[in-house]
Amino acid sequence: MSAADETATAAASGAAATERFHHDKSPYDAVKDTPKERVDLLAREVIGAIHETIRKHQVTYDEYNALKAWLIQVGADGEWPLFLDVWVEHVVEDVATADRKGSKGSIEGPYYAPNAPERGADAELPMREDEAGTPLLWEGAITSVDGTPLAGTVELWHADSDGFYSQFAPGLPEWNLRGTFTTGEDGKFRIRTIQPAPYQIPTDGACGKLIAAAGWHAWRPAHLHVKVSAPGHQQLIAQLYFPGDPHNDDDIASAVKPELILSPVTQADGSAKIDYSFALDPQED
Ligand code: MBD
Ligand code: FE
Repeated sequence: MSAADETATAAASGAAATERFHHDKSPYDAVKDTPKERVDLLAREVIGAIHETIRKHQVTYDEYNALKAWLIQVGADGEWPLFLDVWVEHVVEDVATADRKGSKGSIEGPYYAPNAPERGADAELPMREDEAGTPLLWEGAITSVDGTPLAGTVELWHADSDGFYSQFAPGLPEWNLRGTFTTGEDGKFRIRTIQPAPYQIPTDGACGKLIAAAGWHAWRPAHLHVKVSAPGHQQLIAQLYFPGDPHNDDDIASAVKPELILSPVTQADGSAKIDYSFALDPQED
């Protein structure tokens, strides 16, 4: 079977996301000095919240066993990154960035890949020759909160017009719709890409099973992912959305904020132009 014949499956994208997560340095390193009192507190309260739910709603043995089977399946499908990033990360992001004065951020999600190809300050995002989708021209700048231009990088990644991410779905070039843009002293960048499609999280895995059983929908609105970095400043992770998307108001990942909705202007040639800049908070000391 050639790559192009393969169909995207929850288990394959889950396995890729799980591998990606473990590939970076051990997540345990950053918390190795956490006192046991804090681990005890957090673990006890989370487990206690489960106990409370069981008592409050008189959870049965059949329901407990279904939960057990489902949790095992989340792991088997590699869907812990997906599950956590869709249903938990947005609250962690809120807490982590509450004191910021610069641009609003949003969750990273499971589909980032580091070291995407460098393209300079004014370039096209890596894409196939016949990449489908409405062309999008994005002009902006990186600045500090006081407006000083910053030399830095914008890492951009997004799904294609079918809603698929390279490295997490079969048959796509490795760096399709992933790139790093480096700004000069004026902080400015100019990126050409295509508008991504709304994204439906995989429905054939454990997360899809929960969504179906609960009668939820699986959609995220169309979005662009960015990581914006500059020396001496806090890294900004954000997502940008398009006005009028039916899922801006009910994103399954709860990651839309009004400040993150773009205002595209349609150009004479049918392409869309957006102006969106990033103001970074200073590094905390
Ligand atoms: C995505 O594309 C995404 O951005 C998040 C946060 C979760 C699932 C899929
Ligand atoms: Fe995404």
